Amino acid sequence: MLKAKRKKAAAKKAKAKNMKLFYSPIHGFIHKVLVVAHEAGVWDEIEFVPIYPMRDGYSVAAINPLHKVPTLALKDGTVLYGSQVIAEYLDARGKKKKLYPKNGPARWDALRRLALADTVFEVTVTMALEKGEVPMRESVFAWYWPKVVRALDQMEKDAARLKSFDVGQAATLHALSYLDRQLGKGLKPPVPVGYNWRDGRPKLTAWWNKALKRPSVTSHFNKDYVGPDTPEFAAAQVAEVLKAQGKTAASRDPQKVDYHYLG
Ligand SMILES: N[C@@H](CCC(=O)N[C@@H](CS)C(=O)NCC(=O)O)C(=O)O
Repeated sequence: MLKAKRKKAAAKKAKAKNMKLFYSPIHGFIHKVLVVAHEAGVWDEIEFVPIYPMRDGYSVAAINPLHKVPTLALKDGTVLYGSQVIAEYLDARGKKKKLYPKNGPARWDALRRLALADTVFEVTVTMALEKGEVPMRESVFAWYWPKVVRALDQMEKDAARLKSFDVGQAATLHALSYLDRQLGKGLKPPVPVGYNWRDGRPKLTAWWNKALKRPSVTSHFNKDYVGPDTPEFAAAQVAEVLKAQGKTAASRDPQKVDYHYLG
């Protein structure tokens, strides 16, 4: 019995930290991939590596040609990028209840909501970046903001008939938390000053308030990152991935830009 217990503990230890997740731990942001990792039960297998992709010194370019986060590296040097791919991989790897329904209407609905939310996120990033451009193009806000409003209205309709928690909901948390962040900082017209997506959307608001209580959300939402987060730590982690691939790290990383927008 004791032997079996020890064997189980050793297997658990061997399994520990067999993936590295390069991501930007922005305070007040719900990360879809972290929610999925937690829900899938693979959280403890992940070594978290903070990367601030817009800051000088932080780079994943050597392992991800796009130099984007999230980037997931497996023990054998395999690298996955694109949050949708990473989310699906983590979900498939986990033994817990799946966030991707099996083929059929529920699956397509979850994937549609995933696309809806991820596009709201991307459009919000685009507007936030544009705010820092000189000259700033007003047309960017005029073009993208109506998409956000229509998507929020669709989310309100969707919220009325959501069933068990799925990847579409994880993505919606991600998008709305980022939207809150940028609305709080202020965007540009026609985005109204003080706009709150909760106003006039009671179902989405109720769903949001309930979803915030999930352990997969409380695991990181509104919490400061604790642990090493220097460029040196990140570079050492990238070097480990390269080593697993049989490569050596370049002496000077190609990403040497300090973008004026810091998330
Ligand atoms: N479609 C990608 C988007 C990821 C993305 O845009 N990440 C941003 C976070 S700030 C990034 O890494 N930007 C750095 C850059 O574009 O250079 C995904 O879903 O993973």
